[in-house]
Amino acid sequence: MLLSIESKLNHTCNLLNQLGNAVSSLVNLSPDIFGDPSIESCLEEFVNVYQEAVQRLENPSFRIATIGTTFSGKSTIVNALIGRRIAPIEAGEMSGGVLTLKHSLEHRLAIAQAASSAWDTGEWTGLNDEDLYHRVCTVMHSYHDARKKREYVAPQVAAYIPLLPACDPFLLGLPEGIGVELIDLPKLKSVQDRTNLVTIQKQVNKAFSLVSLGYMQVDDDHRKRLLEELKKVVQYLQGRTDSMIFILNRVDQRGADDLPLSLRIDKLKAEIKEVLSLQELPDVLPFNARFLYYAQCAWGAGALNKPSTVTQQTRLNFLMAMF
Ligand SMILES: Nc1nc2c(ncn2[C@@H]2O[C@H](COP(=O)(O)OP(=O)(O)OP(=O)(O)O)[C@@H](O)[C@H]2O)c(=O)[nH]1
Ligand SMILES: [Mg+2]
Repeated sequence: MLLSIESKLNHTCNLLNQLGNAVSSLVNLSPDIFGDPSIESCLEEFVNVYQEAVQRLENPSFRIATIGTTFSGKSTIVNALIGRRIAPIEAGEMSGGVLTLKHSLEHRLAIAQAASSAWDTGEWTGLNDEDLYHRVCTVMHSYHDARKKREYVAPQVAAYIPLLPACDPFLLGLPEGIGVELIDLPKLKSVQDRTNLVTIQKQVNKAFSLVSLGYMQVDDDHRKRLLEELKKVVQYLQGRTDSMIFILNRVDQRGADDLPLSLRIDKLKAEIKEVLSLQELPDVLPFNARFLYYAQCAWGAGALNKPSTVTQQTRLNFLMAMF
């Protein structure tokens, strides 16, 4: 019998409670053993992970992160899915750091305190999308500029705004009370860079991921290198490819003389299977994120059974951009 999401969550909560109680009885029974520094540090590590798990179960969230090569359209995919322009996508706007978009009616932006003062940190409320977008881009610019001189831990930016898949519960079919989050990550190479590995890995570990590869980047020369980069990320995820969906984006850029798309995709599937040592061929979805982005933003982030709140002029601009 298939269990509902609610009963799975309840079951997991019970198991976690039992585990917590069992560990605390153990500590009470044999406090001397836990005086040993190495066992004590294991216990501390356990308590941290345990508390985080409890907190996540109290506020369960459906999370999707985009990972992939630079310029493959990761941020465009995120904007397309949420129905608004928040992640940096214009020419010259390269993502950096972790941009988390959490569904909320608050319209709040939070840029986490950083050890350096290379970019503004703090919280802002009541920003419209235009202001949000510019603040996000400014942080990313400042980070990229600052890194030319030395390494920095990348910015952690969170926007609390209405997201299309959460505004219309029909789209995801999630029970009430489950949050929705999208996480826009920088290119694969930055995901692996040493300064950021821990922060970024932590995000990807807890999310489903959309792995985006750009159509123009999967020619014979690039493909091997890209898949090797992907392999490293998958290794950081302890081989968890079951939470990944592969996307071949920008397929509208296919030239008339290129291999038929289906053959390209078959080749890519076989290579991903080999490089990542998968048991079966993965699914690879051909995608045109830019088209979906225009279409979705022309509608906006509101529920599909209510009137759109996007103004006529904005809708017209997005629809014209499709052509
Ligand atoms: N033709 C076409 N262009 C696309 C598509 N998706 C994204 N783009 C364009 O590709 C460029 C890069 O897109 P981004 O979404 O910024 O790519 P990214 O992977 O987030 O890039 P970084 O953050 O720099 O790693 C933008 O100019 C997009 O408009 C697509 O499906 N087709
Ligand atoms: Mg990006």
